[in-house]
Amino acid sequence: MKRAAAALCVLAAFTTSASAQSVTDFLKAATARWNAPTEPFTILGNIHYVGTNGLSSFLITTPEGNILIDTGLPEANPQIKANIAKLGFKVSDIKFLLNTHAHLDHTGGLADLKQETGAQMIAGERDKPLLEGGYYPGREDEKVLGFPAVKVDRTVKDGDTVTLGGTTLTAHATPGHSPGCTSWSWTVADGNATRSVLLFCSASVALNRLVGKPTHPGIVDDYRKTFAWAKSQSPDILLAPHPEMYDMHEKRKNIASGAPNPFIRAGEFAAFAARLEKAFDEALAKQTAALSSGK
Ligand code: 4NZ
Ligand code: ZN
Repeated sequence: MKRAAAALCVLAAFTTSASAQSVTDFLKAATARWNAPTEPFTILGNIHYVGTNGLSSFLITTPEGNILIDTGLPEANPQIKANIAKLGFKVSDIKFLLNTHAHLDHTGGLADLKQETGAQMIAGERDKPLLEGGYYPGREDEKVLGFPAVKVDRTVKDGDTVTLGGTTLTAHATPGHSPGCTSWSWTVADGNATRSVLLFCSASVALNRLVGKPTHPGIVDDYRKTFAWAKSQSPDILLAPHPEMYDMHEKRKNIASGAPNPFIRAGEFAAFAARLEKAFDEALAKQTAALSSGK
C-alpha cells in the first residue's frame, strides 16, 4: 500500500469510535512521529520546508519579508525556528502567519510565533473561533485536543488574496475537515517556467462526526463542496499539512540540480482527492450505519 493511503487508513480507524481514550492513545503514538526532526530544505524557488518529520510548515520568502504557513504541536516550535535559521532566514522576518486548518497538529506554535514576530495572523473565516478558542470543534472541552489560542488579525473567504513582496497567495474555502479549512494556491518560478502550487488543506474525516450531532453544522455538504471543487484543480505541485499526503520524504530524496523538480507531479492531486472522497463515503456510510443501529 502506498504510504499516503496507509496514512488515511490510520485516521479512518477513528471515524466511528473516537472516544476520549482512543484519541489520547492515538496522540501518544502520533506525537513521536509528528515531533521527530527532519532537515529543512528548499522545495522550489522561494518555497521552503521548515516543518518536522511528521507535520509540514512552509516558509515562503520574499524581498519584503516572509510568510509561514502552519506550525506543528507547541513543543515543535524550537525546531521550526532552528530550521528557518538553518536555511539562512530570520524568524523575525515573518510578516504573515497563515493556517490551513485549526487543528492542534498545525496550530500549536502560532501563538508563540505571533508573539515573537508581531506577524499578522491570517486564517479562514470559519476557523477564527477555533483558533481564538484553542479547541477542536464539537469537542471544546477535551483538553488533549486543545492548543494555545491565537488572535486572528485577518480572516479570508474564498478567492481572497494575500500578497507580500511579489508573491500572491489565493485562499480557497475547502471546508469539511475543519469549518474554515483553507487551501492556498500560488505560482513559483522554475527556471524559465512557472509552476502552479496548491497547498491543500485536507479532506480526511479524522476525528470528525458526520452524522447525529455533527462536528460542525453542514459538515457533509462542506466536504461535498470541497470534493466538487477539487475536481477542477490540477496543480503542478501538491503540498499538504501532513508530509505523507504528498510523498514529501520520497520526493526530497530526488531533488538534484539539473534534474526536473520531483515535487512537480501532474495528476497527483486528482488521485489524492479521489482517495479522500472514497474514504469519506466509506466513513459516512459507517457512521450512518452505527447511528441507525444505536451504537
Ligand atoms: S488531523 C488528531 N489534523 O486531522 C487530531 O490529521 C488531528 C488530526 C488527526 C488526529 N488527534 O487528536 O488524534
Ligand atoms: Zn486536521
